[in-house]
Amino acid sequence: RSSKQRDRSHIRTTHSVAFSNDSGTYGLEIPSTSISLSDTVTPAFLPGEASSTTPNAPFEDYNTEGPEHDVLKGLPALRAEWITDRKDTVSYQGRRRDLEDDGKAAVRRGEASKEWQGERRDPRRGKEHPVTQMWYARQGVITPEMKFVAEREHCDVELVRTELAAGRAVMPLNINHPEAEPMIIGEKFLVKINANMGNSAVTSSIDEEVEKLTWACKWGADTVMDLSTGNDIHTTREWILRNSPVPIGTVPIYQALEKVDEDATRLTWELFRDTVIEQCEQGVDYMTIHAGVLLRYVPLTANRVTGIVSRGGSIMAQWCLAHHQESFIYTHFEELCEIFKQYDVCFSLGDGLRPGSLADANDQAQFAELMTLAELTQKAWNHDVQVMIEGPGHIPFDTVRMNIEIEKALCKGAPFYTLGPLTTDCAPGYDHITSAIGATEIARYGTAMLCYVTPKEHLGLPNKDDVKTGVITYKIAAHAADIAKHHQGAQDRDLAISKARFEFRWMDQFNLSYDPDTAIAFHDDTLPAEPAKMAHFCSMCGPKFCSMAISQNIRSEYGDAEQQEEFIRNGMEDMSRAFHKTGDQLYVPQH
Ligand code: IRN
Ligand code: FE2
Repeated sequence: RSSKQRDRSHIRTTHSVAFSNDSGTYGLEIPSTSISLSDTVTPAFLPGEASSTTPNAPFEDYNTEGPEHDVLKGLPALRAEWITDRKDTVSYQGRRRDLEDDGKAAVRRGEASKEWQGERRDPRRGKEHPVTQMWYARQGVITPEMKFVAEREHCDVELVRTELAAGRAVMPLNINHPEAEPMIIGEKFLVKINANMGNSAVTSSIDEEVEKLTWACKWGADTVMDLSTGNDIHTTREWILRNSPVPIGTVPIYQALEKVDEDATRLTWELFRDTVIEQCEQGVDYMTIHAGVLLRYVPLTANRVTGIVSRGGSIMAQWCLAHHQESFIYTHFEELCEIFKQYDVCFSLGDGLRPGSLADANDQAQFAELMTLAELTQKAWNHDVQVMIEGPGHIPFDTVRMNIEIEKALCKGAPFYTLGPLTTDCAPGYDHITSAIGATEIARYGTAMLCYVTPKEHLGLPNKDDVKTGVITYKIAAHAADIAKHHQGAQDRDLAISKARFEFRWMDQFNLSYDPDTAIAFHDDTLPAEPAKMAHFCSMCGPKFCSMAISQNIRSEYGDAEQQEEFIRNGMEDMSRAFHKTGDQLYVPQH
């Protein structure tokens, strides 16, 4: 069992929405997190008056954690019926072995060959049309998926459809990942965040990977990228997909490289293509494809301080140089489009030449690649295939805005998906912060999804704590950007938590925070006693000097504005005299 509920105050709920189109009639269950709040108690105002109690409605939040479920069985196939009813795919029974009996144990033993049993879907080859959300949108069809995200985002479904049709938004939803809850990535919608995991086979088991996935989703990751390498890569991915309520992304060149024993020069188009198809069949929703690293761009990185820092980018650069041929991903791009449109896999066009230091930011290599990604975007759109564009990297703060504006102009509004960017190179150990600064700025001007950076960036692999820190840090960045964009309702939570703070509803303040555990722990460090959570002060100023307590007292004791002013003036004079008595010292030693 995955245990997801934070506590009794956070409950995943769903509300039903009836929907029908030409394919069928559906009851959509739209998820949200309901955060229950306590009552506001207003003390008696005048002598003889009674105090009053006003209930506060629960706060409804966007939910990414998925329903509670048995990890061995996987999540229910939420979209199975929607996909089947469109009658543009055929189902087949996967050559999958049952994991139920011995699955968990086998996974613990690290056996690689156990696979999921269940239904898979294939396109109806030869006969049909693309099965992408972009294609449906362009046909004027509103799918249950579109309605689902419109409800989740509290927007009009026509906005969803038109943004998808124009390529300004994507919904990464492989027909073989029916477990995923539809979500949308685009400038007009809430800013999304991605959490990377599974970077190495040496350090973590499959169990741990699934747990990290669940953990990241619990804290608010909108998508997860599985960057696993090593022997169990296929099986690990299977477990992750079957248990993931969010879209899963991968970088297929990593697995292709495993298949040629890490010798990049032995890579071929055929091997890469087969790896991509294998992952399409499993249900990967979007793939990083480093198709913009062209042979002629590689020399542009020669004089860089940090060369090529992208793993996929360096693999492709190595291949191009070794063969002295154009990148096989670039030359076979149309074939990739043909594959992606049969599963509705979304391109995440990789930034293989992104700058890895401020010194290399905004150079020729970076923008040459971006121009190629723009050209490829158009090609993919001609096939009705969805596209995101990956972006930098390390960028000085004053050039962050320019980066998103150039991307939007060149790539005709295709969603930008950036790795931070980091705004200084000087703080390893704190790169979640150096990058959240850039991420907030770039999202403010239109970047649709932010790839998190954890405190371990440049130093090591993130553990569970780092994953949580990365996700929360990026939720802050995304949220700050939503507010700056004046996104409808984005500030509601801030209002709710501020009211709770002002009214000393401590538990509400904790529960409305992105990380209640840490907020409670910090509070308890200084005021551990249970009654302190009801107290009308915190340890910052103490009981006598809490500004909020004082202003509440002003309100209840001196209702009228003139009297209030006098009270404040007197109070100020008192404070001033008290200050003089200490000898005008700002900091007084504690006794
Ligand atoms: C995001 C934006 N730019 C890069 N990314 C992420 O970096 C991408 O989504 C994937 O998770 C990872 C790929 O790294 P390399 O192979 O480009 O280093
Ligand atoms: Fe870096």
